[in-house]
Parts: sequence; C-alpha cells; structure tokens
Amino acid sequence: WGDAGHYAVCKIAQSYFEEDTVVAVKKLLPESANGELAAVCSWPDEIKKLPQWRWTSALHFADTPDYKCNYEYSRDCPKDWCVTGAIFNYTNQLMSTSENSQSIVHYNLTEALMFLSHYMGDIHQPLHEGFIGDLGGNKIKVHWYNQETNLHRVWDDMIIESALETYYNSSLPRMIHELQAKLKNGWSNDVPSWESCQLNQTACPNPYASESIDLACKYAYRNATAGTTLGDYYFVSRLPVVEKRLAQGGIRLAGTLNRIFSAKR
Ligand code: DCM
Ligand code: DCM
Ligand code: ZN
Repeated sequence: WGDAGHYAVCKIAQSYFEEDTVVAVKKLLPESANGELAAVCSWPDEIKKLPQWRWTSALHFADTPDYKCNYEYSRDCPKDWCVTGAIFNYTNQLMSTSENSQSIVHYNLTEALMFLSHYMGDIHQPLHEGFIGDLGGNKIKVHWYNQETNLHRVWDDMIIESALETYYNSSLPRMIHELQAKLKNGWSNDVPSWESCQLNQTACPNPYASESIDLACKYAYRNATAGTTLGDYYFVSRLPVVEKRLAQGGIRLAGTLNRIFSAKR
C-alpha cells in the first residue's frame, strides 16, 4: 500500500489494542510519532531505498510463481526472506526481550514495531503476493482513467485515492471511519476469526498471503492485461476488496500485537 493504506491499517489496529498493547506501543514509539502508531507505519517505505536499508526492500512482498494462484512458505519465502518471514521475525524479536531478561542481542524494538506494522499492511495487498514474472503487477502498464501507471500502483494507491475523491470528500479520516463502521456492522461476525491465530501461534501470516494471491488472481489481474484502460467498472468492483483487506490488515495487526504484549505481562 501507499501512505494512505498504511495509515488506515494502523489507525484501525489502534482502536482494537488491549490495554497492555496501548502501554507497550506508547513506550516503543519514536518521539516523531506523537503517540500515534499510524504516524510511523510508512517509515519502512521511506527508508528502503537508502543504502543502509536496501536489505529490507525485498521484505515488503512474497512473489508467487506465474499463473499458479497459490502461495507456499517454503517455495515463495526462501530463507525466510519475504514479507511472511519478516512478520515471523519481527514478532519473534518483540516477544524475545522481556523487562527482566538480559538478552545479549539487543534488537531495536522500535524498528521492529514499525516494520511489523508496515509488513502486516503489505501482506494484505493482493499484488504483494503477485506473480514473480511481472513483479507483482509492477511491469503491467495500464491506464487508470486517463493516467499512465502500472497495475501494482493501481492497488497500492489509485483505488484508494479515487475512493477518497468520489465518496469521502478527499478525507482519509472519513474513509477510515466508514471502515470502522463496517467492522461493527457487516463484518462484525468475521472479526473474531480475523483476529485469531491457530493454536498457540503469536503470528500467522501464511494464510494472509494465500488469501492475497487468490484475490490477486480473481480481482487484480482479471481484465487488467498490459495496455488496458481501467475505469469505473474496475474501480467499483475492486474497491470492496481493497476496503476489506485494509480492515483485515488492521484487525490482524491488533490481534498480533495484543498476543505479543499480553504474553509479556
Ligand atoms: N513489489 C512487489 N513485488 C516485487 C517488487 C516490488 O510487490 N517483485 C512492490 C513493492 C512496492 C512496489 O511494488 O510496494 C514498488 O516497488 P519498488 O518500490 O521496489 O519500485
Ligand atoms: N515459520 C518460521 N518462523 C516461525 C514460525 C514459522 O519461519 N517463527 C515458518 C516455517 C514453516 C512455516 O512458517 O515453513 C509454517 O508456518 P505455519 O505453521 O503458520 O503454517
Ligand atoms: Zn511496503
């Protein structure tokens, strides 16, 4: 996602934090966040092109084999070097140091929190598990209305931007408010299953990656070959997918952080 998507995921997550999580996150946030996780959730995108952070740039996605439309950890996350592996890794880092343990390795837990929060958003963007051959849609040039772009950017930014202009008077807080309302109404029965992980797991990103490539095949790639002009029909039919993925990302980030910080109580 672009900045707006990451902000929405983290803002939604914040409203589902348990008390232990509120306290722990507040302690870990940098000054610049002003007490708001959402303010720093795009930080991994801001730094990924800098030489000293170049190693993190492959951790934003997990490309999958062309046209397979499925995801497997061992195949698509070699040496744990992908978004799923990164979510496991930063979860483990945040779990590993408790207040009375004197760990020899001192992870930077502020960075760990910001990476985990960002990558939990990215794994929910369907094209972050897109085909390796087109780099998750980056190589597929399309028009978004009359604007030249690529399919990956349509899903990272354009659908959200058009929704803001068309339905929310260009106000991101209004869009987030609408997603929060849907979480309390239409999606309320789904939230417990979104929030939970299988048996005693703290983080469970593998199913999220599988869902993403399934959605990429059914919605993102469909009727969006190179040179296509995507407009009203594509926008109206794909926006519900984007909205649900932002909401799921927020709920699952909250669930994961709640499990991490309640275990450390
Ligand atoms: N991306 C992806 N799969 C790739 C390469 C990139 O999903 N194989 C994502 C990461 C960014 C976006 O596409 O969100 C643009 O990539 P970059 O910033 O590296 O140009
Ligand atoms: N995995 C990992 N690190 C962890 C937990 C799991 O690398 N802390 C990887 C190893 C397995 C896969 O995830 O290949 C299994 O995950 P799951 O049980 O969530 O399907
Ligand atoms: Zn990213």
